Amino acid sequence: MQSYVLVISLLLMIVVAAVFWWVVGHSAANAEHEPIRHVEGYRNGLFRGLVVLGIVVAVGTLRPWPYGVSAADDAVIVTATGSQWSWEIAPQEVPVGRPITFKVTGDDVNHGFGVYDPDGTILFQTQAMPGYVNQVRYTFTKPGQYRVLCMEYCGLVHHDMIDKIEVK
Ligand SMILES: [Cu+2]
Repeated sequence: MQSYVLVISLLLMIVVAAVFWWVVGHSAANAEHEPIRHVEGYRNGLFRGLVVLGIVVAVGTLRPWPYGVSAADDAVIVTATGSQWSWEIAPQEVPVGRPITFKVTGDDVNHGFGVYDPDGTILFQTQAMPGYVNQVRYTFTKPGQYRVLCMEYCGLVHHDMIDKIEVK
């Protein structure tokens, strides 16, 4: 689906660029308004510089996107179900360097599925909701023991809703 959207977007961009090209080619010669004639060179240089900067920034920042989509086929599936007050996660051991698709749901009330690295920094989170399956895709880059904490107050023993994922 995403590749169709990409192809359609590219075709439409080519059409828009062709229209602009045609309009520029068929417009009358530039006749600058007298009061701004002295800044014409500066303005043209600024415009060209901004175009180059925009291309460099777009190429530099957008190339890795959309990440994970092409790797979806060999993703490991992990199911996680939150209930008062524990997690049921299967499998709890996952490989390092392979995309993992977490399918997260809740059994009773809303919970928050938050995954923390061994240093205690949160990596990602999603809601664990009864009747819904939320998906998160993540690739662990380092082995270790990662902690799963509930991120939404779900009752008396919410603070103890802790589990782990082994990345090997
Ligand atoms: Cu909770």
